[in-house]
Amino acid sequence: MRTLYDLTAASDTDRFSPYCFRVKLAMQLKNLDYQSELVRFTEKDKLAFSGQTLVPVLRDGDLVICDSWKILQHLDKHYPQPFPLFVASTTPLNFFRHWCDKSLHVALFRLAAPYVHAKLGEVDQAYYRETREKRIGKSLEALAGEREQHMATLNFATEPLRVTLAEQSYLTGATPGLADLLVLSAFLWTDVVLPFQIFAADDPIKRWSEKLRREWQIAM
Ligand SMILES: N[C@@H](CCC(=O)N[C@@H](CS)C(=O)NCC(=O)O)C(=O)O
Repeated sequence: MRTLYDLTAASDTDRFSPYCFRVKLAMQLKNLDYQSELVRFTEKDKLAFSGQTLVPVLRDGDLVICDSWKILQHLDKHYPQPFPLFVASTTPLNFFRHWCDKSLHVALFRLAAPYVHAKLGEVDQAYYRETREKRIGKSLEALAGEREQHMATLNFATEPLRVTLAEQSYLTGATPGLADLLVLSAFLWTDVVLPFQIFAADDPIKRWSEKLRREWQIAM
């Protein structure tokens, strides 16, 4: 049996970790069953068995795997079909991974953080405010007041996606693959928390994300 430790806000249905979305999407595409163990920011005791404090964590039989990338590698090694992730292709997957973590997530975080905070319970709110304000060097309220600036940064950062998706159907090429999964996972996160749209209806990124959701039958 597989168990995924997944981040949730005050409501059990508000699951918003982009890294957990990667793993959930991969397991869905590989037709793998799993159960979810919900973890809130301050419930670190639930993760003590893993020897670290971040989600996702996957328990697969006797194995405990931390870090979304390592989990994706584990899933692909043990359950390659029907949707292999690490296939030989011209797509620089490691670059996509780090671009998501270091550019896309950072740009989205600046827009999403005040809204993540609003969705948390009281104890998690205090933790989130303290850790995130320390990280960004300003208050969540100051961040919320800079939305236009952060939208501009996001649009700039995502321009290569926009141009690529105007030229080809998927980031991986003619069929969707791991690069698509990584980027879509980031947008699934902001969909849960943001009360406004970040891309216009005719934006190639928006069209790609809607098409992929339909094709992958994403209900999360
Ligand atoms: N490199 C890790 C990053 C995992 C990560 O940052 N997880 C966040 C949720 S999106 C977390 O667990 N945060 C807990 C905290 O900030 O206390 C991965 O790919 O899994």
